[in-house]
Amino acid sequence: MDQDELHMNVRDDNVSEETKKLISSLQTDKDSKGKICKYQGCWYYYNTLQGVINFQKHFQPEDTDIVLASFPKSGTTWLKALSIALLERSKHDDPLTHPFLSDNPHGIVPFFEIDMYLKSSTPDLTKFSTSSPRLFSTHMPLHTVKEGLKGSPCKIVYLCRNAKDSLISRWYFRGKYQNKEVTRSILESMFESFCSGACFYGPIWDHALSYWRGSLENPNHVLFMRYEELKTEPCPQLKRLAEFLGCPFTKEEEDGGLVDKILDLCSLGNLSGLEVNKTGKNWMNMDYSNFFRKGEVGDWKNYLTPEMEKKLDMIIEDKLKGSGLRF
Ligand code: PAP
Repeated sequence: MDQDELHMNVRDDNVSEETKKLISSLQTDKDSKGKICKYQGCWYYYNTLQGVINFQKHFQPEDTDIVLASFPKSGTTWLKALSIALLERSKHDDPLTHPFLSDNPHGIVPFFEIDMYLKSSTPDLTKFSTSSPRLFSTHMPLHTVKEGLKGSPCKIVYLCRNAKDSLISRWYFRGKYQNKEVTRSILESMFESFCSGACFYGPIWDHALSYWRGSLENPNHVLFMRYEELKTEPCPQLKRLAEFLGCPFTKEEEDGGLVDKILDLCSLGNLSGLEVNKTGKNWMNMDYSNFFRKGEVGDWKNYLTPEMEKKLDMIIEDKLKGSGLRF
């Protein structure tokens, strides 16, 4: 398997006969990396779908579990870092032993369908999540995640990001792990799939809407956060996250500057400068450094033409009409 196939989980050698049968009844398509199919309204590579199904069938939730959800390239690494730092803050007074020194947030908080259930329907969960409460993550939409959570009241945090910034981040990421130059023609083809919705984990509007509606229906169960708000008002947003996770800051902590300390610890500058993130790799042999780039709001303006901007904006506006959501 070449690096590219490995990283995108494009090969379907872990797909069971049962899943192949299911796929034959689904809408299918192809992107530049391989075959994709639409399951419960979301597009997956075939073997990622196997991970999704394994998760839905076999995951055994605990009421205290926490699930961090996002569309790819929406700041998942950041959300994972902030959540770990919040939940584990009393355990790591000594900065020299902080878990961020030995692993990337992605190594600490596993993805259900990508890390845990991709190759096995019965992974050893104690190997994957060592934190208490258990922290997991996913790129699946809410209704698909809920099936695996089987009615558990566990908390779900969704991080939403501007679609155009997610797209540009995805384009760069693809270039990095393929070790190829990022070209306009690749961006243009990714843009078209993104607009049609037929891209890995797309359509982005349905993805965000699933969590938006879930957060309106049950705000104690689903927290809807935004990358842009985390950038512009980090302190109140971190406090909001802490409250939702059931670990609000005490007055002493706030007076002692802990909110800012956690924000500094989890900043792109700090994390990307740590040795483990400069030289480390994940289990798929992907450089952790690939998860850090600019971390800016509105970087898409440097790459998308006004026509592209207008087209994607119009599609998203139309798809979100009447929902109360804008992004
Ligand atoms: P994933 O979906 O593959 O897990 P994810 O972490 O969501 O990746 O996305 C990476 C983006 O988050 C990058 O955005 P950019 O390409 O627009 O720069 C990355 O720079 C950004 N990012 C990673 N860590 C942080 C952080 N600590 N603070 C802010 N942004 C971050």
